[in-house]
Amino acid sequence: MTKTLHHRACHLCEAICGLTIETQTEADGSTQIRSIKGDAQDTFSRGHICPKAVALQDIQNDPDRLRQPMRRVGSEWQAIDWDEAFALVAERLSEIQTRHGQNAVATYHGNPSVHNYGLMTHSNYFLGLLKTRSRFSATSVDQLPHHLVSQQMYGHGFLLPICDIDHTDFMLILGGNPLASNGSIMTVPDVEKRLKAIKARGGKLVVVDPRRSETAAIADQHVFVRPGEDAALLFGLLNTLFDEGLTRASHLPVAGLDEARQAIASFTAEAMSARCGVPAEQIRQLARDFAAADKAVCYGRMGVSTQAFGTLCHWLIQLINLVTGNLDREGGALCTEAAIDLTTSSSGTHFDRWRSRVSGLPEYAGELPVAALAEEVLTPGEGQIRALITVAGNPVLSTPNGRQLEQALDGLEFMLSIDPYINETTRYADLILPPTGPLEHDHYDMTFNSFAVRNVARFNQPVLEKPVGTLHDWEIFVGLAKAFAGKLGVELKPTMTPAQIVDRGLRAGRYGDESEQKLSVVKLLEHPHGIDLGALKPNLAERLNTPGRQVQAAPALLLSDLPRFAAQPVAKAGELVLIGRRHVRSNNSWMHNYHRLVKGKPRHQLLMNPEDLLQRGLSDGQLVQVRSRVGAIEVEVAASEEMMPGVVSLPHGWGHARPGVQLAIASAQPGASANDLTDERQLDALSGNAALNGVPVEVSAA
Ligand SMILES: Nc1nc2c(c(=O)[nH]1)N[C@H]1C(S)=C(S)[C@@H](COP(=O)(O)OP(=O)(O)OC[C@H]3O[C@@H](n4cnc5c(=O)[nH]c(N)nc54)[C@H](O)[C@@H]3O)O[C@H]1N2
Ligand SMILES: Nc1nc2c(c(=O)[nH]1)N[C@H]1C(S)=C(S)[C@@H](COP(=O)(O)OP(=O)(O)OC[C@H]3O[C@@H](n4cnc5c(=O)[nH]c(N)nc54)[C@H](O)[C@@H]3O)O[C@H]1N2
Ligand code: SF4
Ligand SMILES: [Mo]
Repeated sequence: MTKTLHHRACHLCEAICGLTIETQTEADGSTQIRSIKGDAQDTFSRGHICPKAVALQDIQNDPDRLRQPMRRVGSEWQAIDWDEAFALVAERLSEIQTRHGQNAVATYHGNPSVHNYGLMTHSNYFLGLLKTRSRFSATSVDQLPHHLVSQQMYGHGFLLPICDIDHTDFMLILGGNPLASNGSIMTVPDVEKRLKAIKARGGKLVVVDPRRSETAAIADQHVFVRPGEDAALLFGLLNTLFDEGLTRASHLPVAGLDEARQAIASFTAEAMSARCGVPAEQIRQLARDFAAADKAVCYGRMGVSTQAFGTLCHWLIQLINLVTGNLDREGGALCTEAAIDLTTSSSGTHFDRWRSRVSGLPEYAGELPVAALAEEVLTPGEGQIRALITVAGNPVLSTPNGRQLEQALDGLEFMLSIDPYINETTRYADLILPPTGPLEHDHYDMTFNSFAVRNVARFNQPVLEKPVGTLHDWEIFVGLAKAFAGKLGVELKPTMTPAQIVDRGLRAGRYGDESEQKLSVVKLLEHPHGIDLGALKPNLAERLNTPGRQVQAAPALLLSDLPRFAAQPVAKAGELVLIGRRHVRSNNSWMHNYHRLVKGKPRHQLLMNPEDLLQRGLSDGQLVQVRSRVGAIEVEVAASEEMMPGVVSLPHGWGHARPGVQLAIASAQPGASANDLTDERQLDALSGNAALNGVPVEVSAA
């Protein structure tokens, strides 16, 4: 019996905490995980860990996790060989594309795709051969407005200014709850301590949220805002900065600032107050407080991106940082200088090169908004989607109007899922190809090292051996590519392992000098607790990729959305709207079958203000029906003073019990799906991003 200590970053959320994992190998050669702890020697995460990381052993050991390819025959699942599976995919997809055209095969990439580097390096090796424009991902139920604003203002969708949380004196958060999510588009392990440190050094934290969230609860100030109306508040803030002379010059070259100022001038704090539900004087004071801080940063996340004016919100956030001199400034918002630079790729530079067939929604970076997926399958005509490939996702529970999507999936000619589980989506697949477990492969975080609050890098070696007969995600894509290229009779370019690709990326990157000393995988392996490459620093001026290399303060696209904003009516009294929430023990649509995480009292009730309950004659703990334009669910309601009156909150990713069918994973806690209520027609019309927050609902006794 031998015990081994492994050091590895957790890949389950954006915080990439360092872990210390102890394994024990028995005389018979079998290895078990003994313990998972935070790695105190990781200078970035400083020993921080959350309950999800401990559940990595549940992913590893889960008897419900698939370990071999499965083919669906009627309602039965049968194991099949890898080669047989690859041949079947090549056969079916080439046949469908020959009959119906290339766009008839669609793809969906779910959230874990960006947490697994093999999927990032190799999924296109196969999917690129399909040459389909019907590509979708979780981006358009998430951060699409962030990318679009950066693309418009700075020339690249990945030039995302990150909060310099460790050096700021004033942090204004809208629609983010890092105490539950552990931070997003801000890789920030140990976020609670970092937020508390702002206050400890005399700074201030302000949270704008329709719920008094866990983060709002530790803030100096919490502001309730009407869901979907943050743009009104932000217009009020920006106009106050302008008309009270609270701006500060930026060192950056800027075009269009006067134009932007004129275009928004009528959206004053006074004019916007009724829409956002914040008194004008409070808006003005918040602007003054922000401007008075030496170093301040305004940050918005999910709550302000997945709403009707998500792109306007993120534009205004950039402008607030810009005009107060906090963009590209220490203690403000700065672009991370990652060891592998994603901003050199061309994929974040395009928008609206084509549109979706049915609703005419714009492409971004080669993808269409996922809210359009179901209608593209269900609407007959040339270009109709007939086959779908899902990769690491569960769009039935994650995208608006999940029931409509189920109906669409049921009618496909062929569906392939690359996923370790039969879930509410993959149950419709003809074939599921499961990859190795996360601890069985190596990992380099290409995504989240790029959006971190310090410049960091780390190469993670596998903790456990890959079982005989299994394939990593990237190897599955290589197998699929070979079979499909063979079928088409095209020659496939040779490929490398993900580690080799990362090594090349590191050597081409900005760290180390040209000789032997360039940062490389070998060099990173000398730093098992990760390597710190320094604090964020100004760099945007030389990275701008816009015409004239100037910050574009007034992109025509953004200005074109102002009439839509102005035309939006003020919410009527008595209207109820739905928003989302996250919990530290839940991870999007999966891991709900791990006792370690779901134990204790349920955490997926509908939260409602006691006044709203009273008005409807409802009581705490009662089963209620929640109804929207697209559907209805039944769920337990919990009275909560945290909620702004007129707003109810329900986490997404639940709803594992689908009407009339068995649970995909028998041991999962069911819950109800927020996306059986969200509306595929409610969008941020500019980007096509889903408006998952601010959905009109009615609540009554079940
Ligand atoms: N109403 C509402 N809806 C939302 C949100 C919200 O706030 N409110 N949030 C949205 C956001 S931000 C996101 S990102 C999406 C997330 O939604 P999805 O994109 O659907 O992602 P997950 O739910 O994380 O998908 C999990 C699936 O990935 C599989 N998986 C895990 N690891 C791997 C791996 O390494 N390889 C492979 N091949 N598969 C793997 C799991 O088995 C599981 O089936 O949901 C969105 N939906
Ligand atoms: N434990 C855990 N961590 C996660 C995830 C998870 O599922 N579980 N998911 C990961 C993913 S995929 C992502 S994208 C990130 C997201 O990370 P965050 O952006 O921090 O997401 P949430 O925790 O959903 O916080 C969104 C907040 O917005 C508020 N909100 C809703 N509507 C509005 C609105 O109209 N205006 C304003 N101002 N606020 C609003 C909600 O009340 C909520 O407090 O979290 C990641 N981390
Ligand atoms: S916060 Fe939790 S899930 Fe996220 S990286 Fe850290 S340990 Fe993993
Ligand atoms: Mo996300």
